[in-house]
Amino acid sequence: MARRRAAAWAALGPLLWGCALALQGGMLYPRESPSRERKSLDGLWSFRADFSDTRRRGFEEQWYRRPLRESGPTLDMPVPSSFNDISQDWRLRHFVGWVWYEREVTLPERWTQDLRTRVVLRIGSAHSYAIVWVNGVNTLEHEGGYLPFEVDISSLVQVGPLSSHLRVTIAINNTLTPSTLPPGTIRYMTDASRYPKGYFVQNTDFDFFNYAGLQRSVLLYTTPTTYIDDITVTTGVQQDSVRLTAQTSVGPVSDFYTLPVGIRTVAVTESQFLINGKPFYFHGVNKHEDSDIRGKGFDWPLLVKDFNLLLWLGANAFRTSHYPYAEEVLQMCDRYGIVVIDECPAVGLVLPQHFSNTSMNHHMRVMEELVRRDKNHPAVVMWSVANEPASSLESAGYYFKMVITHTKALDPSRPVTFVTNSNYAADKGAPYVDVICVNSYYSWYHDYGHLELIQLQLGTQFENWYKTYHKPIIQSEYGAETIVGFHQDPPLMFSEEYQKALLEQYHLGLDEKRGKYVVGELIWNFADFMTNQTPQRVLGNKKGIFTRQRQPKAAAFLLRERYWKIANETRYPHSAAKSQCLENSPFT
Ligand code: BDP
Repeated sequence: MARRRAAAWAALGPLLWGCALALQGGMLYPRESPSRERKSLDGLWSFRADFSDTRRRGFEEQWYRRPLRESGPTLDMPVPSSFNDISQDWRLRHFVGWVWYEREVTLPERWTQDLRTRVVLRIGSAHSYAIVWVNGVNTLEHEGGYLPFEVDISSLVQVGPLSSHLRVTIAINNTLTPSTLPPGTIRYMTDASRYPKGYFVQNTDFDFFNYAGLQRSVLLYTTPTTYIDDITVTTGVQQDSVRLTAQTSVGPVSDFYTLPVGIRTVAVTESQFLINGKPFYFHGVNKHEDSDIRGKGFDWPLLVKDFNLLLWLGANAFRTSHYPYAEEVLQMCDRYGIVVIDECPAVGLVLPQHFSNTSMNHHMRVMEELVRRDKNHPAVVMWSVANEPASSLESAGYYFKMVITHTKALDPSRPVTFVTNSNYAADKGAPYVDVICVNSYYSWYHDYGHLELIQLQLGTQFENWYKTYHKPIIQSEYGAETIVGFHQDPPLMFSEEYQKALLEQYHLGLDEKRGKYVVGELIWNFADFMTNQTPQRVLGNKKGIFTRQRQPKAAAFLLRERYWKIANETRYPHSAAKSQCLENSPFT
């Protein structure tokens, strides 16, 4: 692994996207180096949900001022994990409001005594609004559940000889409002004959469980006081030679930061998606960060298992439906050469108020945070700014024009899309996307059981979109609910045979247009996942080709055969990001 001093290349010029980025500072993934140390705060935290009627007792009694155990009983809560499925208390599973986390930690003396050391507290994500106190001092607030945030706490820990003890308190609120991403509404039930006083429910318009808490790692890390704040790498390939430009936002410094870098370019024509100048076909999956017990909590064994399954399947891509995944997931994609459509948490934008100026400003801010975090991952080949918004609403046209233009300004090197289920003739946002990503559920949500209609309806869908926009198309979702172990022949809905038969019909329709202008197919879904309870869902969404425990249904074998066939035809199954990947290249 080559290393160079930052000063040697910090002089390359101003930060490329600096003028476009409204956000101050970078969000480099914390890595150990000769000049940086890290200390994980993962493990058991003290935890309490504020069950008071107003949910504000914690603030009224200032729970952050003293150790949490002194203001009442606490639970042991593992971090990272969602808090919902950990305890046997059903009230916690459905809890809406403020929960409190606390962790005490002892710092090494050199962190607190050496004033040339900068100490940073970094939270991988907190769903969805977070307030952070260090030793009782309010240090930071952050809105948005799926992206990291951090604060320099040097001045709080470098205060005297006995300053090595640290108490971190984080209050997190999982309430979703019309202007959060994803949006939601709190509905007060006022019929006193049916509901107790003050009764409320959280309504959402998305199909996954609103898991919450500290779902990714929390850590402390150090840098020198003059440090590399951000790096932006742009790459290019020309006649088999590689061009690589790196730009930093500070310098010269003696800080060491090692950034694995892959080389690839992305371009879109009228009918093709080009990676390194070659036509690329997405044969992959949609995922969720979901597992039993941990909810959306980050978990290495689960991640490695999922990648082994992706490789087994011959998948070359996935979409981070419907929110940004943990940074470690993208690092794995870089390592394995799995291409990513990186989606922001704009899912369930179905009401006119979801397209307000407040929502738009927050949406742009989230895109800034997402691009800032993920811009250097070679695996990321496209940004998705939303999933299935009500894009036929008049206000959606202006909204998506603004959000997409903003994202392109943040990152001119990647195409931008959103995933639609609107009618091609009514969609007001489609004019602004680079690739048409369309979801459809023929013979599932329409014409139940009529598999014989799929090819005709799919063909019409593709032709309509293509003749209107002349842009490449990805079938970004299709699938069927399937209860593992249900068998029925001839196939009936919910059986493994029906899922297989539905996929086969879709594949015939896809093969008609593959090589013309259809540039990808992503099955819904990689694995079964938890949703809200409704009469339509049997312990969650069962459209996975794997169960929630990651065991294959019959359709997984069908898809495996298809993906490897396509991979062999296109020659490089897992190579798009990796083919010219210079892992651990000299970024120090
Ligand atoms: C699509 C949504 C996805 C759902 C899926 C389904 O994008 O989040 O889970 O439908 O109904 O419309 O299974």
